[in-house]
Amino acid sequence: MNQKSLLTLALTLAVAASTQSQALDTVFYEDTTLTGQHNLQLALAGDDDVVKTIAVLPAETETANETMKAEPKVELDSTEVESDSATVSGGQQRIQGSLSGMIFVPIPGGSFRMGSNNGDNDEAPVHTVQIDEFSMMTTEVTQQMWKELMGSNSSFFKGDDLPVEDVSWYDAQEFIKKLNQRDPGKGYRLPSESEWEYACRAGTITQFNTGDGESDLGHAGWYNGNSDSKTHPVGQKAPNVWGLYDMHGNVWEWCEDWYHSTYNGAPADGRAWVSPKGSYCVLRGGSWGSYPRSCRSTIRYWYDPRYPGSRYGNIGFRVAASFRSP
Ligand SMILES: [Ca+2]
Repeated sequence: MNQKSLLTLALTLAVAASTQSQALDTVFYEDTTLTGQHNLQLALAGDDDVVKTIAVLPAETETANETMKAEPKVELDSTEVESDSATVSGGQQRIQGSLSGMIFVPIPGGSFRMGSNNGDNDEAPVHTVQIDEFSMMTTEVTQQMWKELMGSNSSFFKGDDLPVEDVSWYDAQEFIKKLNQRDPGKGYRLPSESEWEYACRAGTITQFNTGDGESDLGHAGWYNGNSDSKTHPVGQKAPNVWGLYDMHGNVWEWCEDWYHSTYNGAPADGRAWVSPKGSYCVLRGGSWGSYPRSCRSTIRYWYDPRYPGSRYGNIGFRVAASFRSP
């Protein structure tokens, strides 16, 4: 017996201030194991949860229609988004940095389990880390930003919207030093390795912040299966729920930490692991040239901080900041 059942969820968002409703999303499952009783729970801010049991009979289609109400979201005209911060659709604050296209989002504080028991030896032991709220760039630093601040561009692949690459860890620190001089008081810095993984995961425990499969990675980033062996303009793939793009792939990203070959003795409070010093600094997230496995949220890589990468244009960075949401 290989009978197939279909469970289709049609989610409709009804805006409270009007009678209009809008199809929000449709979740579609096709599986041979769906026959039987299913508990459906829908949650939406501003409304009570919907809890319902659906019985799916063999070879039959069952459709559940539920309507939930929520307060309308506020959208601002682009002309209003000129102040330091603004609330955009979805409620997420976006904070303008001092270079064109440089946008930060607040990363809420919390704790998470860092590392993986199914990855490389250096991803263990899995341990709990407490992270204070901080801010992170939504994208990798672009060549336009680099040129605007540094007046140069040594990237292998050329393009204003492409991530800057072939930058050493010390080059990244020089960029950040100049950024702090230009826009003092913001505490610009590289993310710590634990902050980076926490921000990448955004609460997920899957291999990628979009799921476990290669197709999930393909939604989130540029890797060797879809990149055509080059970098791509930042921000084209799906962001994670905190608004961060290209945490998987495109270019590897420098972190503040010196590389240590296991997590034994790692800070548990979100600080960078800077003592004892090592020979290499940490890179995260994989690149356009990486196999899917090397784009996982927990993958760790290391490189000599003095050298600007392999001259293949696969090492860049993004900036974190100490400022919090206003
Ligand atoms: Ca990246």
